Amino acid sequence: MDRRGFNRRVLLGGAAAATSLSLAPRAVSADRPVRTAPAGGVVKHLKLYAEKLADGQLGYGFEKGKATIPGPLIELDEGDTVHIEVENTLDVAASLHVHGLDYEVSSDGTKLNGSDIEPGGTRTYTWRTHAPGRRPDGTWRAGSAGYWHYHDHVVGTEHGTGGIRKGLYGPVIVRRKGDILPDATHTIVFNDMTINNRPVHAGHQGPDVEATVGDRVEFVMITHGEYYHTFHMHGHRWADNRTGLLSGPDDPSQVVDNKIVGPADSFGFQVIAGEGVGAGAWMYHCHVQSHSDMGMVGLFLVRKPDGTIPGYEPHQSHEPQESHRSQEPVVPDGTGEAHEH
Ligand SMILES: [Cu+2]
Repeated sequence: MDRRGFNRRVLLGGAAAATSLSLAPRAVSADRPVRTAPAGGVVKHLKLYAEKLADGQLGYGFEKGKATIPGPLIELDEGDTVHIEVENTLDVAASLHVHGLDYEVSSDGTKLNGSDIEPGGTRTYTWRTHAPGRRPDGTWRAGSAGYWHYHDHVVGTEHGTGGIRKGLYGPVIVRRKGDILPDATHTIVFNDMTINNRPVHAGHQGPDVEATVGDRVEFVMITHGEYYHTFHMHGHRWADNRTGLLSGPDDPSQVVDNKIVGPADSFGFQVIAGEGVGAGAWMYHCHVQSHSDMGMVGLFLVRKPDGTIPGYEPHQSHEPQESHRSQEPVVPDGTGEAHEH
């Protein structure tokens, strides 16, 4: 909401609107005790639809007719099991294939082992997760926690090349007991030369991610398609490790604001919005120069508590640029014509 919209809502809505807008600076996330992930062990059931979208692209969704690109976030805690009944509403075979989790071959989601779904059919895929621990032989087994992703493995080719290209992909987060929980999670997918399969408009694809200064914002970054990219965010940094957060002063993880990514990579991190730098329209983009020039750019819109974003005019990157030169006053001279002074 821009400044004008903000004021209009306050004026029109009166006291009630002002209260709901919380005009006083609110307690920001960074000032509050963090919330953490619980121990897993829960069995969950989800329904997922593979659908054709209005524009001809493809998506997954939890509800019929509401598929999105990327598909919905599937969030688990280590030890959880999820049974996902996938309904394939497409007129071609499709599937659901996940990275990073435990699944039997019947839940692999590929045609070569018969775990795909015929047009109009349904199939239940079961994903399991586990906490880290020592094997009987004394070696260490990694846990499932991480920023992962799912995608089709069947549409177009036996590698799902057509499905992925058209949008059949989505994020998975598995959390470890004690992991810090964010206020909001956003998924950014570099897929070929797009972000989240969105069209380039005036050199800017988005999606624009909105937050208020102090919010704990989590990003899941996934790459698909044909190219390597670098993911860069302005004004914010993260640790190049499982959580994107440092565990303490001696954590040796490198702190970065730029990371090279290639097809089927995924990682995630949390930032405190505007920490140390304040509100603003902070860019994120692929840092391969020709890719950013071609529109692989979005904005992390960090608002002040009053809702404003200094220096930012909404949609300025989406619309043709207008001249913002202030006009000279126009004064009538009595002839019926106006002349500029
Ligand atoms: Cu790129």
